[in-house]
Amino acid sequence: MTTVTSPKHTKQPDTIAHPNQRLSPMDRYLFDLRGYLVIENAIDSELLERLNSKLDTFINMQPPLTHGDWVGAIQTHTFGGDDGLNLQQIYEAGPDFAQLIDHPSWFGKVLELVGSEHNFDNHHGPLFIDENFASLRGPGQAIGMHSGKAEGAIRTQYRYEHEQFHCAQINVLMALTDIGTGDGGTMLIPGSHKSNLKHPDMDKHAIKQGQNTSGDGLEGAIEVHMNAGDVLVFVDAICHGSARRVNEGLRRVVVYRYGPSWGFFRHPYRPSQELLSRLTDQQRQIVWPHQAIDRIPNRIADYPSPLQEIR
Ligand SMILES: O=C(O)CCC(=O)C(=O)O
Repeated sequence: MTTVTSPKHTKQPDTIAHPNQRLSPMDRYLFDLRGYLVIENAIDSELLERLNSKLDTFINMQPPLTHGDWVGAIQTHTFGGDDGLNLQQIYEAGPDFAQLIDHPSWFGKVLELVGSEHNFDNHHGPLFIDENFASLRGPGQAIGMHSGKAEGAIRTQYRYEHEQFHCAQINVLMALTDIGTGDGGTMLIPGSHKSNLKHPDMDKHAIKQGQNTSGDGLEGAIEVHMNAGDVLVFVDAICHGSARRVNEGLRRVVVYRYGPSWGFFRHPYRPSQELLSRLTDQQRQIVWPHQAIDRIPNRIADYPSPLQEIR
């Protein structure tokens, strides 16, 4: 039994490098076949430096951040195992993180992959982000494997029909540090977004509350290596997780998850008014698509406004 580990993705034919553009015919073919793409140099070096320097302020905070701490509208969080520290709602961390909401290196591609531009799914806007976080992962840490078509989740499903993608959840995983051998790269099983069967060894590698599982050694899985500034775009229905980090230091990635405008938040987080007030119209529509209307005129005097009720 051999596990295929891909060499550096910059050498792979499934790597694309044309920011600001839609999917090419080859991107479309390979995404349908494999369920993921890597966009090289998606984030330029100046933005990369500013994003990293903002993350430094969280990393160097004293006393150190622990699970559950809030820093303004951002909360530290883990997915349940020893998967590192997540900074949930990272799009709140200033204009550089807000810029990632509709960054031209991937925005057009994500629009096409979610496939809601020309149908009723765009009723509330072009897209919706249901989760966004930075993930900081140190030595010994990993996230176990999860998802895969065989799970049958509608929320994350892959569909291609009438020559269009209709992916319910597209993840953009942005590498803020180089991710090579030993760095705890994302692992995924190419094609598992369409595979009908659960992987026979899944239980050994699956994410489990309180356990430190990983994708290492999983037959058919590859480890995605990237340079800082590259991004991995994948449909959440693909079976994925990560390798265990063995190298010193932290792997830094940011993940934004996109779906159609009908979506709702994965976690009980809501964007702050401060964030909403400084976004562009397009960004605000993606972050907060569901506008309530007031109940006026009203036959019942002083009936409460939904705008004063819990969001
Ligand atoms: O941390 C990783 O590399 C994998 C991310 C992941 O599991 C996810 O986005 O669901």
